[in-house]
Amino acid sequence: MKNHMKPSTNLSSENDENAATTRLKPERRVEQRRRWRWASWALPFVGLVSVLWFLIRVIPKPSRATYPCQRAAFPVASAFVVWLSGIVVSTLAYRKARRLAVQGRYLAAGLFAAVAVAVATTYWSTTVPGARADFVPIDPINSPMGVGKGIYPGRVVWVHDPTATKWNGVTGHWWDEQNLDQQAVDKMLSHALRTLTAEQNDPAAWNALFRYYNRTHGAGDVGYRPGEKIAIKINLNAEGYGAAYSSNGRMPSPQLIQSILGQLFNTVQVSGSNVTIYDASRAIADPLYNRIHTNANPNFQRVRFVANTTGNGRIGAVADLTNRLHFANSSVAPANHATAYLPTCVTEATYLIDLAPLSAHSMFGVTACGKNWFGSVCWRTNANYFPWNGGWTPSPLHNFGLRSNPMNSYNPIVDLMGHPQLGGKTLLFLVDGLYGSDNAITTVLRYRSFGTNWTASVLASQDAVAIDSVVVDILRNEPLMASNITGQGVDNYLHEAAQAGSPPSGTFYDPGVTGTRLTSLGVHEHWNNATNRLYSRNLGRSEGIELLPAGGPNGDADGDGMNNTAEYQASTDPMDPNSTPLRSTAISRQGNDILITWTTQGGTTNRVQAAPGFTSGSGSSTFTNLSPVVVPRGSYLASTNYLDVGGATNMPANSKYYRVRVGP
Ligand SMILES: [Ca+2]
Ligand SMILES: [Ca+2]
Repeated sequence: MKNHMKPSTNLSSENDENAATTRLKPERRVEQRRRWRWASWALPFVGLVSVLWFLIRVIPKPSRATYPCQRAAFPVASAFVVWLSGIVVSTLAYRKARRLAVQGRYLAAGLFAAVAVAVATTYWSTTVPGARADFVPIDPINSPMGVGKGIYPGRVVWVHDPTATKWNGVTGHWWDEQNLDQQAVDKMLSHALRTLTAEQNDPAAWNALFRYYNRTHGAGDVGYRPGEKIAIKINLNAEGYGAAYSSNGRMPSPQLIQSILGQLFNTVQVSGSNVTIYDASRAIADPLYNRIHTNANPNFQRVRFVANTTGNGRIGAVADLTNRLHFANSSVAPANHATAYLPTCVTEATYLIDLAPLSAHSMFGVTACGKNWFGSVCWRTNANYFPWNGGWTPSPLHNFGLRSNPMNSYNPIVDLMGHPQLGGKTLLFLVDGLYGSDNAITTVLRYRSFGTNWTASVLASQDAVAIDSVVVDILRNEPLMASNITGQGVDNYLHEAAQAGSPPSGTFYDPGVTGTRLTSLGVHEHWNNATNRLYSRNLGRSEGIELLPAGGPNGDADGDGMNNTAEYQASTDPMDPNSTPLRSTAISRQGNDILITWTTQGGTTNRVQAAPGFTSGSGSSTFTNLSPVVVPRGSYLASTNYLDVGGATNMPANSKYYRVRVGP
């Protein structure tokens, strides 16, 4: 890929830094080492507390082992026991070996020394995260099952912009204004909606979504009509159970919710009084509530927040006793055949938006758009599940959706995805992957598969199965998820949902009690590999998933040498090789020298070349290397420069052409 640049006499003084020359200051490294010394004691301490907590709570009442807090404590506690026994056995073996060696018994000493090394090595390998998560799907790559949904069936959009997520991981909170850029998030959502619908602007994109929904629900080819209600399901599972907002836990991004509401109010002309944000079995914390309700726009102030705890403006969820939720497996609610109901904020809405997190989950493997429907279920018979929350609890469902369950087994998530009042009523599926995490109640973390950076992603789809399938592929490729996204049944719910009319388990899924089986809820498949990230429709087939832009953040579908994220940041077309972020931003004379400044993708190989002036104006084949290889730091859009020393005085034939070559 080449860009031709002619030197200019315009001496604009662009002050671009060359990122490649920046170095980590030594003081910072010292500080990091100190923090680690503290952390080396914090982990065993947390482990000890977890063991005590587990024993104190579970021994008197073993059923408590299923409580969320104990499920969270158990892995920490068991890891601590493994760690402690590893150290004890290893140390004992080492001492025994030393004693035998002193006695001259070298073979025996060698055996004990080997035990010491082996145990220490085992301990080390279980505590240092491995290469990647070990969930291995049973279906071969690019083997679509089910029927794609949406205007463009099976389409999933993945927008990635690391400039939106600027938290340093230490100071303040990830959702603070300076750490999560509202304008950048607004742009990401707008881009996702326009790419999903292939429309040029936001009003046209929303109109396409509403018309598609109404056409496919027997309501005619009409858009949003004033007065229709919209409910947004968010996932507040962490609130009150551990790493909530206050401890930088995995929670919905207030900025993304503001973007969605802004679109609904300003683009679709929905009234704030017709919008509800809910999670019926959890609390809604101040960082979200206040951000929305202190907005100067009265529509934001009118949004209703429905939760499990009332007070401070939050509204308690109310069960709609005319709308049952039927689970196909009667064992789901064994205690006196409890019946489940939906909240009124759902049943009175015309449309739902499913806004899920990007996270693995210790019990389910993943928590995406499917599992997000937990928090919409009320049990009217007290079966003594924990937490009871007035009946708003997903606990009776837990054992039927575990990642350790075999493939081809019943999964209650399919009943939720297929219920006419839940998944069946959903206009749009979104995944808030701005700050991803590794479990339901843990703090946000930088993913290694994202260059050890925040996930900085928003995903959108009209296909409930396709979007979760992409999430599964993203998470199973992330080493930090390895302990959670593992087990034989991680994507069982997607196999069942994709083939809901004839599921592998043979279950008769009919959550709305219509007498008729569900049909396919969407399309499922796995990408070809973690490097190229291509699904069947990306490979030219007419079925399966279409991930846009093809290949995800690091993909380069048009082969212009610039990855999709660099193209997003530069607002260029990732499908057009002539539309590229590689461009000259300034060529300026500095005394006898000429400074060439250009934008390119970090991590690529750039080289400035020059050719003498020529009269015809046509291309020249006489370009020669001028600069050494320049590789800007990072993986995304970067500005860099090269100073052509003496370039202004050493000017052949009164003119000179520069170009930047990307590649070898
Ligand atoms: Ca490209
Ligand atoms: Ca391009």
